[in-house]
Amino acid sequence: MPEWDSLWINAHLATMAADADAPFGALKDAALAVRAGRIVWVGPQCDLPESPDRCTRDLRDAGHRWITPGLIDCHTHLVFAGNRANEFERRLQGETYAEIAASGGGIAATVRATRAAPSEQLLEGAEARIAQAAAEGVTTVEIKSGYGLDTATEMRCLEVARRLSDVIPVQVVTTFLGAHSVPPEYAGNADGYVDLICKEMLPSVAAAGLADAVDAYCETLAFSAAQVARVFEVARDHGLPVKLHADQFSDGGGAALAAEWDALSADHLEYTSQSGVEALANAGTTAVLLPGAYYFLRETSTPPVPLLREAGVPIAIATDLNPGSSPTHSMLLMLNMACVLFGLTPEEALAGATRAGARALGLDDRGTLEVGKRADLVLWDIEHPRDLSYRLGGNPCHCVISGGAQILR
Ligand code: DI6
Ligand code: FE
Repeated sequence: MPEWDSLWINAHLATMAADADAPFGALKDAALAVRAGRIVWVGPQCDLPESPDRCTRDLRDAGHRWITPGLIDCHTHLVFAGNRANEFERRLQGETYAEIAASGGGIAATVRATRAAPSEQLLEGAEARIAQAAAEGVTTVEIKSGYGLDTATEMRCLEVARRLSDVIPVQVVTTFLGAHSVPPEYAGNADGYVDLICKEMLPSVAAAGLADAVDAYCETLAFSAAQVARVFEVARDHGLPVKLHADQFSDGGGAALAAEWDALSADHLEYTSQSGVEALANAGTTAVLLPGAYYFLRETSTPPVPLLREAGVPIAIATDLNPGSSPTHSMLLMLNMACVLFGLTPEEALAGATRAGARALGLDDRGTLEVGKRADLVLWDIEHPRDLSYRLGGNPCHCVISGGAQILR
């Protein structure tokens, strides 16, 4: 007997393997075996080394459902307090995101609420959001700080993010985003705030082991390339990889800056140029597209998907879950929006929510159904993997497996 901990049979697998011949890496009438939380066998069920019941004591019948890798949301700001629905109303009446920010709203409004919120309240709000994501098949989520903008609150938010894995079995990767916005107490003194980030915040976060990466917001209403470079220099000194909010509202050369620092990912990219795309391709940086923010802010310039595709830049998608520009937990909605708004194919979108999402986080142990990867699986009540991008609303998730253990349904 092969001594597998569990064996899934009567399954159709969307392996999302990069080198597969079939679209989605599809393998029908297949089986998948798990040992110690890892995939140890994948293939046509008829190729099993023995009859299924002789392969394991824990035989799982997928009921001829499709199984994909666990979904990966590689860009969220889901630890925060407060609500910005009032700003949503103001924008519908014609105010711009920048005008609201200039009036003291925007990120500053969420910073005020987050600083005032006890950690238990932050944990409760974040737990509710991550539970909604898990119910739609998310097994790994990246969570940024960026609503504290002072050392104590930035660290509290990252501590809350780290604690989430204790309350719900979703894998959490944390990112320090102190360079999200200039806080009110540093108004007009962005360089002074960058000094605080470089000399106190980031060293404290790194010493406490609270961040797996460092991000920054390179935009006219946030930080310049030179200020971002100062933060990234300190990140590099502490051995932390970087990622960048780039070219969201203007072509500020963010993609090229991310590539220059060998960033794991460059995110947003609505205004990225051909030269920016080429820089990403040369650096091997993953593009992370955020259709929720594009849609919610009623943006009109789309990321250069044809150029990214032609240059071979890996494309991930994510929710950008945050109260100001993308108040959604739903990776299923992002799959549809990535296709309808940005022109990805359903297969590209699902790769963006699995294989490429793992790449954007620098994780090589997940994102496909291949031997050696984490047994993060989602069983779906669908007729074909393309259905996941096709549907608008509804949740076809049948059950979720994280590291071989069933966590939902
Ligand atoms: N880009 C965004 O769209 C969000 N942050 C960022 O860097 C907006 C965050 C907010 O409005 O609260
Ligand atoms: Fe973001």
